[in-house]
Amino acid sequence: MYTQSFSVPDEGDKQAALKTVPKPQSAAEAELQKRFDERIDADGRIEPRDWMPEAYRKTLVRQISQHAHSEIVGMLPEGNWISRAPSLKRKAILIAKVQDEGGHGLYLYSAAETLGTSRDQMLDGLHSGKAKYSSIFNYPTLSWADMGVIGWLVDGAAIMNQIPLCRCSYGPYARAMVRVCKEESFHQRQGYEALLVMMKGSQAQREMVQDAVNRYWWKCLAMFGPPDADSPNSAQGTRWGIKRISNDDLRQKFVDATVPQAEVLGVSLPDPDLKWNEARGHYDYGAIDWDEFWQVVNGHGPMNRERLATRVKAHDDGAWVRDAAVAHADKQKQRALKSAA
Ligand code: BYC
Repeated sequence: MYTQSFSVPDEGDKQAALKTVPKPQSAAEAELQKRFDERIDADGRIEPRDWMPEAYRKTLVRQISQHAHSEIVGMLPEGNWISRAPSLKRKAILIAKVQDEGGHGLYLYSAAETLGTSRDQMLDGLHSGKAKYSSIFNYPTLSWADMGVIGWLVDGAAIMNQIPLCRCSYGPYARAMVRVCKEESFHQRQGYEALLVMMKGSQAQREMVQDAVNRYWWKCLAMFGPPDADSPNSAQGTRWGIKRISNDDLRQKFVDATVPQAEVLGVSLPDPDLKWNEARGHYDYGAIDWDEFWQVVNGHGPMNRERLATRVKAHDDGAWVRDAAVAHADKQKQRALKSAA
């Protein structure tokens, strides 16, 4: 299973080769930039009140808000299955998981807010279709087995990507990720366990699991982002200690960890090129359809419109709760002022 260990080796050599920083504007700023660079080089943490280059701030707001959006959009495909869970036990587990995803969104929006961007601004970006969220949630969930596969493969890929983020250079993001990873680990295990039970059931259940794996496998490999050579943000993200392991290296780790799990489960992975490469010490795998990935990322996947519309409706339906919370806070403030006067 996946490790919670934070001792994932750094890409030391690649990092040393990347020393690009934005040009300082003044002597004072040059000094601040120097201190910032020294702290990054020493693997130190940057905290909200520390000086940071504007591009570092922007990169973090981009990544953390996209991550937060993925968590709350990720609630939708699973939320659709709560009323159709096959037993009370599975329903309770699914409700808890979906609530956890909402919580992850909250930690992440809070972490991004420490960088000076409001939650309203971030949500506007999501609701207007300008902001990205994980490609994986733009595919339909056709059967109950999809819930298990989302836990096993989607959360499994998410953990693989997120464990290194626990050591990200920005303190609030790194700390949020520690808790998120612990919860994701439970999500991954519950998905795998649900599938194990189905695989011991009827032929129809086994076929349902295999079908879900066939539909989700390649999409999960694409979750790690474009190949390193086509990843515009990787170099700078690595230089700043935000990204610790490259897209391709994480993808490979995921494949290597998942193949033995598929064997135990008794499903096949839909890739004729998947085979152990003794020389590399890794599994080789086939070509990912990057054209399809970019179609989905750019808003043209099978479920993009529906997910966004459902998300906007949920936000609009919840307006009265936010209004009530603001009215309550105002009332408390007025009372405090009155009693202080
Ligand atoms: N989907 O230069 P790159 C979960 C974009 S869900 C959509 O490699 P970067 C869960 C990328 O944003 C997992 N877009 O970028 C929740 C960039 O576009 P912009 C969520 C993608 O940032 C509920 C462009 O492609 N996890 O946990 O260095 C239930 C070029 O890419 C995707 C996170 O968000 C994608 N798959 O690396 C179950 C983790 N991949 O912004 C599970 C945090 C790439 O330049 N994020 N793009 O317009 C990251 O670690 C990094 O942002 C990424 C991309 C590895 C995703």
